[in-house]
Amino acid sequence: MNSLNPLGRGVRILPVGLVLLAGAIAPAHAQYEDPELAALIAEIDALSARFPAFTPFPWTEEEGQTAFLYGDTKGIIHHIVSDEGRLHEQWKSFPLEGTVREIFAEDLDGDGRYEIVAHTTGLRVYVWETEKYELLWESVEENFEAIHAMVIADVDRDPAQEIVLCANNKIAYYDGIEFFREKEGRDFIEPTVMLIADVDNDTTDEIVTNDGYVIDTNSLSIEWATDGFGYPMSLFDIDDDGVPEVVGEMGGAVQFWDVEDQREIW
Ligand SMILES: [Ca+2]
Ligand SMILES: [Ca+2]
Ligand SMILES: [Ca+2]
Ligand SMILES: [Ca+2]
Repeated sequence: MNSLNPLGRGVRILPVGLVLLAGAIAPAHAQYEDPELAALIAEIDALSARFPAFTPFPWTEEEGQTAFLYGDTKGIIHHIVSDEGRLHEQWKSFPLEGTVREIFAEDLDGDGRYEIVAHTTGLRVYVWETEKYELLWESVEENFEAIHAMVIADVDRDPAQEIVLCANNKIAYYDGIEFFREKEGRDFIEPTVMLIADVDNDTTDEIVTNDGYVIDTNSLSIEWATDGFGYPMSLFDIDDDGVPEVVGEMGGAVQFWDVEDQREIW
């Protein structure tokens, strides 16, 4: 199934701070004591790992609820809430330009409310807030010829998260509040998946692209390159030294790279 869709969701690795933030603004963890709810949450996580147009929405009005987002074949995003085992639609979008290729629920501006971020086969990026579901951005001015991959992370000095895109074969990031293009790289790359982490232990995060590039988040220049990390691609600290290794599949085999030592290790 994954081979039909070049965008792997399982590769998204949240910075630790984000995970903590998500925990802090979610309702009390009493919900996990309910085995049915815990099973549903596990199912939602599994689906989101497999389907890029499906993601958990990690905030609900009430304890005992859980929620997710998905994009349908008509290009409509649905926000579904499970309340005591019953699913209801809390919101749906207007039909987008194209269908959703990847969807994210992230608190871009750090106000404790999640935003919905998606990009589509129609080469548009959309952002909604989720109090009144007002559309905050539709990237009509950008004229993308291709959007290869997207990831959300705080990659610069302002506290907001950025929308990191590989579009038109270049890495760029967009301000998470005003949505202007803050920075664009010069190098030609063609990933289907990106992830962001400090993979070389220099305290600055890198952007890792599955076509084999490790890119500095400050300068957006390539720090190291190899033939490719493969697909799917993820991170795993296989030697337990606190620095994640890049793990990817190439020709059916799983390979591990230590980016700090710039070599394949397993
Ligand atoms: Ca927010
Ligand atoms: Ca930032
Ligand atoms: Ca680093
Ligand atoms: Ca390691």
